Formats: sequence, C-alpha cells, structure tokens
Amino acid sequence: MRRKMISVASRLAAVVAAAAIVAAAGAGAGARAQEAAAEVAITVKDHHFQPGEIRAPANRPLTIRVKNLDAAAIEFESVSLRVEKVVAAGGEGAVHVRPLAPGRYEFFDDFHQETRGTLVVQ
Ligand SMILES: [Cu+2]
Repeated sequence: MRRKMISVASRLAAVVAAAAIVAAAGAGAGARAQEAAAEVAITVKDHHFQPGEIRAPANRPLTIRVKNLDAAAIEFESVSLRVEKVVAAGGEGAVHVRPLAPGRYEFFDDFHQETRGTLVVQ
C-alpha cells in the first residue's frame, strides 16, 4: 500500500513537471510569436488589389507579400506605411512594415494610381 502511494505520488510529480514544461514552452512560443512578423498576402490582377482590403494584427512587424499577376510592373506604395516597392510583371515582392497602431492604412500602385487598397490593423 505504501509503495503504491509513493508510486501515485511520483506519477503525480511527473505529471506536474510535464505540465510545467508544456506551460514554459507555451510561454516561449508566445514571446517568439510577438517578435516574429505577421504575414499577409495580396495579389494584383487587372490593376486591382485582390483582396482590396487586408487585415493584420497591431503592434507586430508585418510582411506584406505582393504577387503581381499583371503584364506590367507595379510599385506597391503607401504614404502612411512609409513603404515603396517595385514588383515586376509576373513577380513577387515582400514589403516589410514596422509595428503599427490600430487603424486604416491606404496603399496604392504608384505606377497605376487608380489601383488602391486598404490595410486594416486591429
Ligand atoms: Cu513611388
């Protein structure tokens, strides 16, 4: 009986230790996720951003992956985001954005200024 109790106690200790390890790993993953850039993808086709509105989390660096399916180069540009990036016809580009406060940020194709979209940060 005594041996059985010890066995139960040591098994319980092992479970508690395992739970602590899982909790620590979870906290570490959370910290890493905050540092890592969030990613959002957008496509340009027939001089339209698709989708026309993209969403991203606040207070995290952001990478916007821009795929240009048109036969002309574009320049992904935003005054409020302070970014500018040429993406060749049929090409892809990564636009790196600083951590942002919640809000709406307009962007456009500087080579075809009627092509416009919005980043919604929440
Ligand atoms: Cu420009």
